Amino acid sequence: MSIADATMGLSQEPAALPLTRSEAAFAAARQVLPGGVNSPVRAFRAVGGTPVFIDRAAGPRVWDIDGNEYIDYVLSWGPMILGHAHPAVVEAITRAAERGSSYGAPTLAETELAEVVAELVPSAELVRLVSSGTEATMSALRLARAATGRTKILKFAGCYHGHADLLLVQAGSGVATLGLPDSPGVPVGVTADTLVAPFNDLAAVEALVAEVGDQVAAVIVEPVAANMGVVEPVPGFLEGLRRVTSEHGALLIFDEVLTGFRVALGGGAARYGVTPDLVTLGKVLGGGLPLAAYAGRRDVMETVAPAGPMYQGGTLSGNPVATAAGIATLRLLREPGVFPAIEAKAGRLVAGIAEAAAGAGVPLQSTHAGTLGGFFFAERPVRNYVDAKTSDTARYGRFFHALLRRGVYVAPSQFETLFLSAAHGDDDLDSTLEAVRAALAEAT
Ligand code: KE4
Repeated sequence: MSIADATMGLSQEPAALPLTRSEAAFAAARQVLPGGVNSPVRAFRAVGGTPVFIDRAAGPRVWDIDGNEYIDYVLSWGPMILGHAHPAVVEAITRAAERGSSYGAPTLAETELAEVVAELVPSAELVRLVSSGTEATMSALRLARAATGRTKILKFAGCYHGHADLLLVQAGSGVATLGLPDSPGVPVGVTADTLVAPFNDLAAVEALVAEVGDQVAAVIVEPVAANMGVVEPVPGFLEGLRRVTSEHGALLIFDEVLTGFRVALGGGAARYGVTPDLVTLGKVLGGGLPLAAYAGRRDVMETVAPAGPMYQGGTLSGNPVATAAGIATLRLLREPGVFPAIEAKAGRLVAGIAEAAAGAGVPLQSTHAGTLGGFFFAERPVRNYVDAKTSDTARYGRFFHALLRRGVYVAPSQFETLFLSAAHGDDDLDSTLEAVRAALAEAT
């Protein structure tokens, strides 16, 4: 089916298509895009059914091309913390675009955004802007290896740091969803230096580092694991990583692409009072446009070219339209009361889900961390990836569709996160919790 056929009459009153428009659009998309999407988790493989094609979004809501309206808790996987199409962000983007969309030359806005990051994010003394979280983590690990002269890196099972070869080992998020513990196409040699330990297992880290400590360039961790579902660090875990890495001359990297400006305004480092050597950022940082960063200790970051010898570059790094969106987003987010209000909404939603499950006698574990939250259909608390994978993911899939039919759009995978925004109002949360109660009863 051609794209034209699939989207026939889209601009007019919806024609009576043999399929829903999303189904037709998905069929057309699969003719030209691998799996019909540009990022695997969007394909609904984990929950089944047809992905809804989004036509537009505003505030806390999105509308699909069939005209269905949803309260959105995906928020583009985190970036839209002010809500979709916030007027001030749209204006900033428009005004920047009117001055030219890319120059490939330094601009004042890049310095301004880096100054804001340095103010908000502990450890961010120097900042390098890039275009995606993957680019940020890939570069931060190259930097750690360059700065230490060492080759091994340690990550945690179920943590996802983007799709760079060296990190696609027991990754979370879409890899977890697809059940691809190691992706084909990644040469063994590339992952030979990637060590993996269970999240929240400090003893395992100490044992691994005791064996190869003087070869470990860095330990990279999501300070709140949010790509296996949401799993908080147990008390002492992050502090332990800080101690072990310092003792062995390895760098501690907090991958805050998702948790940055989300679990606290200053990210996990601020929330837990543990300062890493390097930090990666993204999502909220770009306000929904392609922008990410790696940052950290001045002495380490000065290894990055052209200040130092470690090469990394990018045509659209620090893009003026993306930096304008990021500056506008962070300016509003840091206004008094804004972040705490979103945090309170996340707390209310997570507590409401837990209460509804208890009332329905459904075993559920929930987590609230700043402006995000998560839940598992599980009898016992989830502390790591093994626990997360033993939760009832099939029930999650049924629950997802029961919510979607009631106009609530949560992540189409158990191994993701609930995101709140400044735009979600009490009425949205009331409607959501009403849908949750009904969906829990339906999705047994
Ligand atoms: P991107 O390359 O997708 O901008 O960032 C990769 C990345 C790095 N680090 C963390 C902690 C991340 O969560 C991510 C990306 N997050 C997923 C959702 N959990 C992106 C969604 C997708 O892959 O489509």
